[in-house]
This record gives sequence, C-alpha cells and structure tokens, in this order.
Amino acid sequence: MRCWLLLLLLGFALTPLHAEDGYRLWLRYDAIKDQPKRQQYLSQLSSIYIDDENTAAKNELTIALSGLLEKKPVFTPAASAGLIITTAKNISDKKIKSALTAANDEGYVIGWQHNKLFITANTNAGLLYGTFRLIQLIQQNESLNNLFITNSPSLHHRILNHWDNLDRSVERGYAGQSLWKWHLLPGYIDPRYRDYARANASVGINGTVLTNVNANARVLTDTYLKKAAALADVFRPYHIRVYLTARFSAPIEIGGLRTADPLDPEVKRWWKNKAAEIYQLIPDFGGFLVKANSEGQPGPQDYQRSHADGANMLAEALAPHGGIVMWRAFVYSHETPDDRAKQAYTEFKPLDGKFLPNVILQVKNGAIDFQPREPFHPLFGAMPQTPLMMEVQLTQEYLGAASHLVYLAPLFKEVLDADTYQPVAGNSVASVLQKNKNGGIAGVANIGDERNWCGHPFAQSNWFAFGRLAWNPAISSKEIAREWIRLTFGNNATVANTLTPMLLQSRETAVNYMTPLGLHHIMAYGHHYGPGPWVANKPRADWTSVYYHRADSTGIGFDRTATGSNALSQYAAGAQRQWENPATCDEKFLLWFHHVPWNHRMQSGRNLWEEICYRYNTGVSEVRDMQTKWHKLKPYIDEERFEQVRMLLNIQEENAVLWRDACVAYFQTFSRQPLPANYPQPAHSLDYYQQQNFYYMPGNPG
Ligand code: BDP
Repeated sequence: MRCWLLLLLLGFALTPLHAEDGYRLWLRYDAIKDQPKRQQYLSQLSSIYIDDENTAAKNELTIALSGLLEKKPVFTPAASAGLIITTAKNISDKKIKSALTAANDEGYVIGWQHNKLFITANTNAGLLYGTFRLIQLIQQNESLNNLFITNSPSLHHRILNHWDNLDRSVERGYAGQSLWKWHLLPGYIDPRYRDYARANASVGINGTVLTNVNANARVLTDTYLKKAAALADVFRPYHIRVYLTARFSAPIEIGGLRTADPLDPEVKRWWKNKAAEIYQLIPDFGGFLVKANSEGQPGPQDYQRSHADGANMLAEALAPHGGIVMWRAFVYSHETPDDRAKQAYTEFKPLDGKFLPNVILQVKNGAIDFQPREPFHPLFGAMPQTPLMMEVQLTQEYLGAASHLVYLAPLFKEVLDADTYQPVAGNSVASVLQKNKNGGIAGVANIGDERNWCGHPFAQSNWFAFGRLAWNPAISSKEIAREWIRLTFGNNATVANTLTPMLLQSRETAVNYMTPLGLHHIMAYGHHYGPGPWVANKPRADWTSVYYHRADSTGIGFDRTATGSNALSQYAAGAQRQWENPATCDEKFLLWFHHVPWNHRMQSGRNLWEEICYRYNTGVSEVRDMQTKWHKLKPYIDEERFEQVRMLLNIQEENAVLWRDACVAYFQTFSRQPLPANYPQPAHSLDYYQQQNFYYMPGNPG
C-alpha cells in the first residue's frame, strides 16, 4: 500500500504542471538543456538596457529568459549592459548605422558593437520585432556570436480578419467561440487578449479586424466602441491596431437616417461624426473593412452609386484621423449570368484611379473563393493606380476545417510568387502588393477560444506562416515550416526532418484528394466540409458544384477560354499564354480553364479519367504516409499533442477516402470508363455517398 502511494506521489511529481495543450503556441520558453549554450547566453544577456516605453519587449524578455535560461534578466543602465535595445541613439558602428538608415519604420537591426549586442530600430515597434527575433534565435539555440541581422517588413499592412460575430459565433470558425468576450468587455480583460497580441507581434502582424465582414452595425454604437477600445488598449503596446467592419447601412440601422446613400450630405455627416467618435475612444484606430453589395450585404449600389462612391465616402470620414478603408473586391451578383470568376474584375477594373488614397482594395487570392487551388486573381496587376491587399484564408473553410492537417504556406506562396505579367513579365503578385506604400495582406483568422487557439495543433502553423510571409513574401515555405516546428516541438532534428517535408506536402495532398487538376467548388453545400460534386439546383447556379465542374459525357472542366466564358482574357497576355492551350496548360489548372475530353492524354501518359482516379488515390496514400510518419515520432512528441494529432489524422484519412470514393463514383457516371487496374473500388454505391451529411458543422452561417 505504502509503495503504491509512493509511486503515485512520484507520478505526480513527474507530471509537468502545465499540460502540453498547445496554449503556448510557438512562444515556448522551456529551459535550454545544452549547458554550455545556456552559459554562453547567460554571459551575453544577463544584463539588459532597454529604452523606456518598451514595456511589451521588456515583459517578453523577462518571460522568455526566465524560462529559457532559468534566470530573470536584470535591467541596467546602458553602460553596464550586455544587450542594448534602443532606437538610433548611441550607435557608432558604421555597419549597424547604415543598416538602420536603410531599415523602414518597423524594421530592426541586430548586431554587435564593442562587445555588446544591440537591437536597434527607428521606432519602438521595430525594437519589439527585433526583440522577438532574438528570442526566437535563442529558442532555436542559435549562436549569437557575430550575429548581424537587418530586417524590414515589405508590406505595410499585415492584418488578421476575424469573422467573429457579436454573439461570439465565428463564421467559418472551427476553433470554438470568438476570443472576444463582448458581454464582459470593457470591464473584464481576459489575460488571453495579451497572449494573442504577443503571438501576433512575434510574427509581425500589426493589425486586427475584430468583427465579421458580414457586419453587424451595432459594433459601431457607443457601448460596443468602448468594448473595442478596451481591446485596443491591450494591443497598443504590441503595435497592433484595431479595425472594425462597417455595415454600409449603419446610418439607417443605428443612426436613424432614412438612407445610407453615400452621396447624401446627411449620410456623409453621420460617418464623419462616427469616425470622430471612434477616434476619441481609440486614437490609433486603423479604419474600416467593408463587404458591400456582396452576398446580400448592403452597399452603394443599392442607391445606384458605384463601389468607388461608397469607399470614398468612408475614406473621407477617416482621412483626417489617418484611418484607411479596406474595400473588398469579393463581389458577384446572381443577376449577372456571367462566369462568377470574371465578375470582380469586370466591376473594379474600370474604377482604377477613382479611389481616394486611403482606400485599399482587398482582393482574395483567387477569383472564386479560397479553394484548395486557384490561379491568382486577375485584379492583381490590373489596378496599377490602386493600393491592393491580398486576402487569404487561414481558417480552413474549404480545406477540411480544423480537422485536416494542411500547411498553407505553399498555397500563399504559389500566389505571391505568381507572375502577373503586368505590365511585363517578372512582376509577381507580391511585387504588385509592394508597389504601393499602402499595400498589404489580410488573413481570415483561424483563431478561437479553444485552448490551443486554432483547433488542430498544426493549424497554428498557418497563423505563424501568415505573419512571416506578410512580413517577407520572399521567404520559403520550407524555412517557415522548419522554424515553426522547432519553436513548437523543440529542436530535435528527427522531428524537424520528419515534419518539414510532411508539412510541405500536405497542401498538395489535400488538393489531390479534394480538387485535383484544377477542379474547384465541388464540396458539400452550406458548411463546405466533405465532397459534394453532385450539388445542383440551389437558389443560385454559382452556389452549386455542377456549375463549376461541368462534367458530361464528353469531358469535364470549365471552359474559360475564348470558346467559353473567356475569363482568361482578364489576364495579361503572358499569363494567358501559359493556360490557353489544353495541350500545354499547366495541369494544375487544366480543368479550371478547359473542358477536357475524358480520353485527353496527360503528361503522365494516362488519359484524363485515369489521371483523375490516380490523383484522388494518391491523395489518400499521402494522408496514410503522414500517419506513418507521425507514428514514428511517438518517442519524441509529448503524449497529449501526439494523441491529438493521431486522432485527427485518422479523421483526415477517413474523410480523404470519402472524398476519393464519392468523387470517383460520381464522375464515373459521366466518363463511363472502368476504374484503372488495382484501383480501390468505392466501398458503396454513389447513392450512399450522396446521402452522407455532416450535420451541424460549426461556422456555418444561418
Ligand atoms: C465565403 C464564405 C462566407 C463569407 C464569404 C466572404 O463561405 O461565409 O462570408 O466568403 O468572404 O468564403 O465574404
């Protein structure tokens, strides 16, 4: 009995106080085990000077070094410090000085001067980013000797878009409820708000839109503005600005006006007063994000005004305070029978040059809607006089919700690196975004109140990758993956070497088992989880799957060339050339641009039907491969996260099989060809797959 008690006590003593529940994200500051390394860091960093007013950086250093080095840092005057964190002053070293001159407002330089390590920047924001960088190097046990880093963000606006509602539901959110406890604000400040700000600042995110694009005007009332102001107060030391979504009809709904016509003087006055009221409460308020005349949202077209009229009216109200309007280009009308992929371009291209300078057009990465793969949006490069933001989706609305492991950096990179050929070859989407000082990138957040923030432990990597790429679109997906893995799972080489290729492959895997070869929008109706290639006869054609895949007895795919919708013509000639001919079209986009005969010969030598089967099956095998790899890592991963990912991978495998079998069974009714030899037969009849439904998936509005 006594022995049993002893074992039990011992067991408790060995159990870490904090479970590995994912809460700490990549900000994990466990003690460095390598003693010589630790000693060296201690000698270099034991005393620190930091300029006043940098409380966030100071706090972070205290938390980080107390954990990593198991010793609280001592803050001293500059003369006696080993690490000096300061803006401009005191820099004599030429190299550092000139790097600092070259750095922009938020950039930083880390380097040595007279045996002291310096983090220096032109602003306190830069100092914070530099501090996080230094901490991340230490987390990865990198040597600080001879360190010299100079780093500035290439995009000015790096903003998360929360699709969070005031009732705390999250549109397309799979990680619990909204982080914002509106009912308790402003009185109760959840400590989590600060951790959220820390995580964002650590990867350079500098803005957050708190509310859903399908906006509720109430957030602009005094009561809610005070709540938003309380959040802004928490985020301010982390250099994160707060933005809100503005419902276009707010002057009617909360202002008591009879119209929201953007040219009406009373409406203009209402918005001007509203902006002034907001800036009283939130002096550094970032501005508005607006979804107008899209999917039933109100907008200027309700009054026969243009998108430019609407955006400029709001921009005028914000301009005196330094605010911006992010006006979304995601518009398509059910009254317009034209290909949905063409409509945003048709609407906005003629408005280039018609917006005020503080309007930024926010364009989704592709012309349809965050599909597993889309060619870049034709508006990139086509609006040279308008600042653009690219909107990507971190929440996995079309990529298996938070149940599938899909690392999205390769998706973001594919678009950022794509050549727009505007005005000539060599102008990537990233360079288009960078052309205007107001350019930027927005990420639809995948964050909720689940303990691990994003639902799937690996979904955190998409938040991280978004920040890194927003800061520097040139870094590789691999570099980001390796770093995230080390910060999140530790520095074990086996773990990093196994997980890096697994992450890098995972997006292509999802494309394979969901929408290979340019297929798109063939998911289940409404909640968008799981397959639904048969979806037809809905209130609008472009909410069905058959509208997009167009399978028939002759072939499959959407003809977007001159013989079809001619969406291709919206791209520059160079871009068109790579896609215009089915014989030479990049196969990734074949069925996006062409309706292709079932017997079309693919590069592999298979015919199109066999290739479709092959891709679906490859997707499933690749998920199984992820499972095998994960199992091999068991000895290196803590039990909690290991088990959680193991179970989620099982769900992903099951769902990938469902995608494969449902799609193959359905498309076979058109191809009328047998399954290739050795190809696994769908376990059930098509009818069975059509009956499957995932009821009550979270995040589905209405
Ligand atoms: C789609 C979502 C919908 C959003 C819409 C948008 O299904 O819930 O409201 O995009 O971006 O992807 O406005």
